[in-house]
Amino acid sequence: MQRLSKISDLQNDEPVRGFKIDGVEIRLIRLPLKEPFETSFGKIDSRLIFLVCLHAEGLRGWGEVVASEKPLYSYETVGTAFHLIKDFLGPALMSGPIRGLGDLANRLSSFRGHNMAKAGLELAYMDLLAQVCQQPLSALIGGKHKHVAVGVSLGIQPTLPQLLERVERYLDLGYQRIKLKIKPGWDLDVVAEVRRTYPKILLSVDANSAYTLNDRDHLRRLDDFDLLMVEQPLQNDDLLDHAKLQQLMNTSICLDESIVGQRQAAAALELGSCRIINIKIGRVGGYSEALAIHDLCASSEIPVWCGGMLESGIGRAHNIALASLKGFTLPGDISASSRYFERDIIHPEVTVAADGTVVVPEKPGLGFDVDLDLIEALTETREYISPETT
Ligand code: OSB
Ligand code: MG
Repeated sequence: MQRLSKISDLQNDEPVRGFKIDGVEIRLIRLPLKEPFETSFGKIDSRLIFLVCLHAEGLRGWGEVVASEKPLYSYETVGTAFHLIKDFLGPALMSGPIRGLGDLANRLSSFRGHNMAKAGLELAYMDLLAQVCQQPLSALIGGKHKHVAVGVSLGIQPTLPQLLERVERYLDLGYQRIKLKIKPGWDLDVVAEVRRTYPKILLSVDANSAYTLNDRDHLRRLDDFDLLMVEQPLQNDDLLDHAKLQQLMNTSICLDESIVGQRQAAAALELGSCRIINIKIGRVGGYSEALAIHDLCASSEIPVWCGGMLESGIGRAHNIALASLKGFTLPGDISASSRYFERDIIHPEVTVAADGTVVVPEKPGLGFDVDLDLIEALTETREYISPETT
């Protein structure tokens, strides 16, 4: 087995010994959130977590589909991803050995869209490949950082004092950047107050597409608050309006929902739609696209950071591996397990050190042990796709 050290090794298939997939297991488990999470598009108090487990070589590789129950952040849902994996994507992996990430991505690429479903399979495959290669996932993809810097994404709160209490709490815990969710009616006054209280902190805002270009004058007032970025102010599919808005604002626009793959990233950079990109491995379809976007941004000197989707420990472990790549220079939305859940499904749980960093694990594979007993106990729905069932 050759060691993989360069991202390019993953994209051309040669160095990887192929292995046959014995089966794809998909499960839904529900994890209650410690407190509700509210954004401009809605509020949730639990996460229906979609786990993917690839069985091969006597090993299990774990991935997570980051889709939500309702099509609000993306058109994908837990239900659509279940259908896609069960009926199309899972069966596409059953014929012959998989010969690398490129091979896997190719088998899925003829199916249009549904990146979150595809990513679940890519993640599980990469965990498995890292175990087969006896390498940490971060090393397998060419990660450099030993620690990754993290920030926290704070949802819309019932009152401003409740928000200020949370800002203080996470700053005390060491988080390096505070991101405030905003929407019309919960924006300028809130940001002004947080900035007045903490004149020096790294502060950003995320609108999750709550505005239109008609709000340009309103949005320009965000320039008064020395923000690191304003994330996804406008519609998910509107690179052109984002480019117009970026022209009018000093604050850097960061795109999240708009960047569903490397082509959108390239178009956004060419149009000037943003100056920063949030890479979410689930939203872009997995490692193959995430690595390509990372490389593209690195060559264009565009800073990137790792976004989050309130994942379980399994998705979070993949985010940590991704964020270890050199181009991830801004704090990611990777919080401690205890920030979201009473009990996570990995051991050890993800913790954030007092300096606002998370350690990149050095064990082979994901670098965390998956708590199969807990997953088993929490499983609400399960399906097994194998050569026999397809
Ligand atoms: O826009 O970044 C977002 C959570 C769900 C959906 C979209 C977003 C978010 C977050 C949470 O901001 C980040 C986290 O996982 O802590
Ligand atoms: Mg966002």
